[in-house]
Amino acid sequence: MKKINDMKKILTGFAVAAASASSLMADNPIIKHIFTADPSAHLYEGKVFIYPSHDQDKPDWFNMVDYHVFSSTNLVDWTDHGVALDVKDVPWAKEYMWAPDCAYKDGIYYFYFPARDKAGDFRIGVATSKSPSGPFKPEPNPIEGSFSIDPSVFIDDDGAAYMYFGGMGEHGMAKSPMVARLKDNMKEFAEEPKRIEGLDFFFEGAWMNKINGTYYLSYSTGNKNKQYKPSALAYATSDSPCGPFKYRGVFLKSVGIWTNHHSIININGDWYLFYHNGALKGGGNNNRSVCIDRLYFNPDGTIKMVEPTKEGVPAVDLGKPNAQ
Ligand code: FUB
Repeated sequence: MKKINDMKKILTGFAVAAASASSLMADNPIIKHIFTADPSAHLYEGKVFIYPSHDQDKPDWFNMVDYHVFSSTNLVDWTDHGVALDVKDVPWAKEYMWAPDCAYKDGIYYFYFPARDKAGDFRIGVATSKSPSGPFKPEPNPIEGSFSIDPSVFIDDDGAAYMYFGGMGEHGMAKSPMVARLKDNMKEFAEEPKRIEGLDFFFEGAWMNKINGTYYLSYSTGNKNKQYKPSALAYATSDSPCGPFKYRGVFLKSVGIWTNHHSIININGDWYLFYHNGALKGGGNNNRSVCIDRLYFNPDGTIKMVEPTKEGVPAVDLGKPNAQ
């Protein structure tokens, strides 16, 4: 395991010994020793965990082969837990280990990931661990009936788990992602995936939050007037996890590369946006890096435009994290 940013912490602590913990900043991009993208963030076991894609140092398009998991107790210092899953250990997968997510239920962490199978089609797999940092043991086959990319799993207050997925315009999904309820075993669809209605130019990367009883579905977009490139982020709201949704607008403009892919979590009462850009040295469309900025709401529940920063967010104290 590598402790990242330790030196920065020591130096900062030495230079401003009397400063409060909040004067430490996350410093975007937050992971600096490898390229990371598509961050799915969760609060588990008193820490923030990030489940990102791992872009290759010398990529051939998006030919990623493994996943690392990262955790932090303050959003500034990140621990790389090493390879949590490798394509060579997934019997059905051939290539393209793309945007993953993780969900927790009854003592097990479920890691969901898309990959191309041996026939060249994208499928969605699941792997399990008793630890949020993995390593994850993959199921021998992809989820039956799964297709496309970018799975994210949301567990509602009543315990029902839903998978949102889809992207790249494959399977006619340029306008809408799919949603399917998961069985109690978290490894199978409980129903035929359904199309989500009401979004404007869905591209990929669907993420669900339930906030004050309203379902917020956010996603990567490029709208039809070409005002925003696919690396902008937009959202829509509904009173049901499966929609129909009402489009609400863009909340992060393009970060200047082909893609964006994000997650939103609440930490100690504040909202945080995890996303990626190409800002790390040597970075770009296929060498992306995870960033964090604060996300704010208007009093009417709409999301304010996010201003991406270099500084990132101040350190937090995860002594008493709320569950997510
Ligand atoms: O990282 C590979 C793909 O790029 C992801 O699956 C998409 O969301 C986009 O970020």
